[in-house]
Amino acid sequence: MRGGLLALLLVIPLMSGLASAHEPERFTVIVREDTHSPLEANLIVNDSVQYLNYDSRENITHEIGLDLNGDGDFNDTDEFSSGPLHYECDWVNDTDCRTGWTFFFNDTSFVGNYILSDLLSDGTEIEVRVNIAADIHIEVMPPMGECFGDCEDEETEEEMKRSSQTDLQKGLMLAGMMMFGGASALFVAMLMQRS
Ligand SMILES: [Ca+2]
Repeated sequence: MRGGLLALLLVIPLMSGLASAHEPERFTVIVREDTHSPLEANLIVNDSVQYLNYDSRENITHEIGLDLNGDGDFNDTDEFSSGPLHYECDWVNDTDCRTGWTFFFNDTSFVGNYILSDLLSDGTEIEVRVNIAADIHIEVMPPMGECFGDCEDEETEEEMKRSSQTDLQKGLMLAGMMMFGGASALFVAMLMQRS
C-alpha cells in the first residue's frame, strides 16, 4: 500500500512537470528536537518539500501532517500525515521505517497557506507552515505588443519586412516617375510635330 502510494507520489509530479513552465524545485526542511529549519516553506505549484528528521533523541519520532480539526491526530476526514519519522532506520528488518517525508504540491488546487502540525511521540507539537503560490508564468499572459523569450528574432524579422516593403515602394515610385517622364516627352514630341 505504501509502496504504491509512494510510486504514485513520484510519478504525478513528473507528469505535471512536463506541462508547466515552472521548473519544479525541492525544498528541504530539517526537523529538529524543538523546531524546524526553516520554520516556513514558500513554494510554487509543482515544487516539493522534504522533511528530514535530524532529532537524534532515542525513541522519539516526529509525524508531520494536516490536523484539520485540531484534535491531535491525523486520522479524520481529509487529514493526512507523513507517518512516524525516525532518526535512524533498520531497513533490513523494517522496510516501512522512514527518516524523511517528501510532499509534492502538484496541482493548482494546492495554492494557499497551510499550517501543518509536527506531532512528536513525546506529546509536544511544532507548528509547520507551508505557503503554496500559483505559477505566475502559467496564469499571466504578457501585455499586447510584448513577447516571450525570442523577442530579438521577431523584431529582426519585422525590421526585414519593413525594409523590403520600403524598397518595393521606392522601386514602384521610380518606375512610375520614369513612365510619367517618358509619356510627357512623347506628348511634347507629338505637340511639336503638329505645330
Ligand atoms: Ca485530527
